Amino acid sequence: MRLSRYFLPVLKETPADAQIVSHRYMLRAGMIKQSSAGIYSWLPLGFKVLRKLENIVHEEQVRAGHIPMLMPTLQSADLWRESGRYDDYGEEMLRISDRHGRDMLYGPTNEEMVTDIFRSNVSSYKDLPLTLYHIQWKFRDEIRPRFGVMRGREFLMKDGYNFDLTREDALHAYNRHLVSYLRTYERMGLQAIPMRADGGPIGGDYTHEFLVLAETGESEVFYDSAVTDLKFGDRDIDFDNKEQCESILEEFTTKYARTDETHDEALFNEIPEDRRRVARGIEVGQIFYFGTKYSEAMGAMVQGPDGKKVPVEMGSHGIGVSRLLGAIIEASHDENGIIWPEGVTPFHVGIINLRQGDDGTDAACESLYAELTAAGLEPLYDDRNERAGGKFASMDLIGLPWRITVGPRGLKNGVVELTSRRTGESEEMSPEAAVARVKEIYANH
Ligand code: 5CA
Repeated sequence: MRLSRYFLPVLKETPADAQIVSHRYMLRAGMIKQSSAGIYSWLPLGFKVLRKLENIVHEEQVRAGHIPMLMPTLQSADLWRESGRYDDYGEEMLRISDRHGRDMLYGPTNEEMVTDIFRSNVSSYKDLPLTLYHIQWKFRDEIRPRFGVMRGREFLMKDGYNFDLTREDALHAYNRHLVSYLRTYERMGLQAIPMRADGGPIGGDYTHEFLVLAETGESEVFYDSAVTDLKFGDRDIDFDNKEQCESILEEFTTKYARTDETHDEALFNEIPEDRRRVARGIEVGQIFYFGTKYSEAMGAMVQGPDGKKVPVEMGSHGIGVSRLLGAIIEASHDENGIIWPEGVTPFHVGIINLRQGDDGTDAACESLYAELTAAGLEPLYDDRNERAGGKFASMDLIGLPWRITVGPRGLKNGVVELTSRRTGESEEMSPEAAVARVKEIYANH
């Protein structure tokens, strides 16, 4: 993409109403624009990152054997009356009526709808196990929407629902989700720690939240610092292997890590004192096992091998896709702007032309642009007629992890400069070497 043809409305001033750094940088980098409280337009740069996150989530869900689909945002109130949640959900639910006076709502989550799909189509254990998921916009009329996309009213969520014959199979589905989530967050450059939590309006007493540690997080968390040493890394996982998934769950959840809702002071005090941590975290996902809560209320029954009909065992599993943008920025930035991890960056590398209009410099930039593009990478070429200082400031703000700077002085010696946004370190090399290096960096992303 050439910056002169892109839509990147960068703000010079720090917006006064944004309290946390991710919100400020998302506004300043022209990623989002508020349309009303807690509701945002995703401008091209923000949309690009959002799509990247969605893709990672899809890839990891499919890898775990889960099946993508899409359910609507507007739901009929009748389904929610069956489960009893139409009254229970309270003021967070946005209720609407259509021209015929039918009660509708903008879905805050989809347990009822997916259970209805299941009961209409599945009646035998032979069709199990089954996990269906979608990535869809949700609406929760939060009392205090704040911190930009972090606590929105309209937000993008991946929500998945498992259907199993037995409790044991449903717990395997739970473990499988935990494992796939660990992979998902690590690919995004994040450490998200699973912590024992509370079921809230979804229900169920077996649930973990995934938290990214950050001072600006809304949740208070208590943990053994040894959990932060755990890395998922590049493991070979067989998602059908119950023992393997369970042992990973044990590895990642045995050490003490809880949100304030389930915090137990006595257990916490058993951790060696120098490893006790009280901190704040951003909840980027939650998994729930709730057994037959919805299937019993809504009559979602399956026939087992013995011919008996039993309510299907279920759980639901969510990732806050739009919130993740904020969480990644909170975890990865400096005083000049965002620092995107390679796995989610909107463009792979920035090209800065220090002397726009100079034939040699323009030609060198054009050829870098063409070669990077031919290598399957997406460069962002700052070809605007602006001073170098302004170009550097914008590039730092939008946070591409790598930058190639091209100027007449370097070109005289046959070199350009490759700079890491994270370390600030620069290296001079030939344009060919710079292309090769950037290709190598992204070979695994
Ligand atoms: N049905 C279940 C799992 S599919 C569910 O709704 N779970 S949840 O309530 O925990 O939401 C899942 C994730 O969505 C949360 O972990 C959080 O990351 C994200 N989320 C929840 N509320 C908001 C909000 N107001 N703004 C942005 N993200 C949110």
